[in-house]
Amino acid sequence: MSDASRRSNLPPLALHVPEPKFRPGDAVDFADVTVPPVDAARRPDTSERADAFHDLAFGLVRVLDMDGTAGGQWNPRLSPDAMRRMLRNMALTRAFDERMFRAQRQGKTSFYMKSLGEEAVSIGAAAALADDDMCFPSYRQQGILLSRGCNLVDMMNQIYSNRGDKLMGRQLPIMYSEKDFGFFSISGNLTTQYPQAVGWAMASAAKGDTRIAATWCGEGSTAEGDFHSACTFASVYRAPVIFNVVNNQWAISSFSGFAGAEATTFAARAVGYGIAGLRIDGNDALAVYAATKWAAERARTNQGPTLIEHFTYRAEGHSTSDDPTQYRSAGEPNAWPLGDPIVRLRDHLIGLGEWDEARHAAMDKELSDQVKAAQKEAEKNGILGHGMHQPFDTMFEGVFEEMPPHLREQQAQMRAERASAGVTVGGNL
Ligand SMILES: Cc1ncc(C[n+]2csc(CCOP(=O)(O)OP(=O)(O)O)c2C)c(N)n1
Ligand SMILES: [Mg+2]
Repeated sequence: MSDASRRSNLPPLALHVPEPKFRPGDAVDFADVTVPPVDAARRPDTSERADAFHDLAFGLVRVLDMDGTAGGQWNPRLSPDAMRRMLRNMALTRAFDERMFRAQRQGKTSFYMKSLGEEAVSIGAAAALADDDMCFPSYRQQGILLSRGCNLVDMMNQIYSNRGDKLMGRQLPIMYSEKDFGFFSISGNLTTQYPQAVGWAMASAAKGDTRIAATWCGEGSTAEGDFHSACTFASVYRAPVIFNVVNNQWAISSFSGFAGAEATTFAARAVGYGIAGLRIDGNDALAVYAATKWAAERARTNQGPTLIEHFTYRAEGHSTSDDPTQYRSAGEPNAWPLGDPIVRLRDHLIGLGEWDEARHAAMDKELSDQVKAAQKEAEKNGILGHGMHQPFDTMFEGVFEEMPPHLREQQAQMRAERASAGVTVGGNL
């Protein structure tokens, strides 16, 4: 820098580079995470103007206290049966994740992503939405599919990219697409689902339909331009859509500070767009249910979109390709002040006299057996490297109604090369 461009009476400019509070080896103390009591947040009427409750974008809506009691204005007062269903769906998601994670470690698939510690985010929402509301998820909302009754074997076939895979091996494992369950194709390109959800919601309104859309992205993904254009469109047209931001504190190895968490909350993004914003305890299935129900009613009555920040914690690695011990303290998951979503709902039901340890253990065993049986069935269709994948020829199909000449040429070239290498043309190898 030349001396002429620097004024000696001013300090040199500097950038702030965020740094996470804890790195490997550090002792963890989350004392600065504010956890308000369950009766701290008021529940506005769903027809109130968004600017009348900005406080809810900075607080934390909660229903379940850490001792397992439920209270406050947001308490949805669900029946024990409804809560037991949510508990079961969370436990099923965990059992499914555990089994498929292990399958990846055994070399049966190339990739898997768990939702450990975040199960309430999907299960609470799926319980509150209508079954035909359209979901535009990211890769950590497998709980929605499991709640809506998707066949476990179908999901596993996709993970194994085997000959039973309805997506014909064209999507990365776990990037499901389930039209019959209102579950839009997952894309690896972060946040593309946000404008797609708004477009779908606008189309639903334009047609005079009654179905609404819901979408999910991680806190890191809010840094994408798509997030912001989606918010603008949704605000302008009051699109019937629910935006979920799953703030699990980490975006692979980048902490939430790199997406703006040091400056404000993610729910506060809603304030700038003039849409309703709620920051909620994402490890509290009843709070997720209550907030989603509220946002769904708002959307269904043409009051416009809601942005819900689910404050939660990614308890394990980003994916099977990640090793969190390299960048964060191993003490974080256990120190997380909002606990485990399954334990919290379980304890609540036990406190009500509607559940007990023995029933919980029996349920876990039953779910583990169910997942194991499905896995056995799916593996009959093949696993990674066992040759029972989709025929090679099919990779040229499915994009154009009629295959264009350049693809026909490439297909012929592939067949010729495989024939000269001695591979059966069109075969499964
Ligand atoms: C457009 C785009 N940029 C970067 C990536 C690489 N990438 C995949 S997942 C991920 C982290 C996302 O973190 P977050 O949004 O917080 O979601 P989480 O994984 O925590 O659920 C990144 C950077 C990508 N897939 N797409
Ligand atoms: Mg994240």
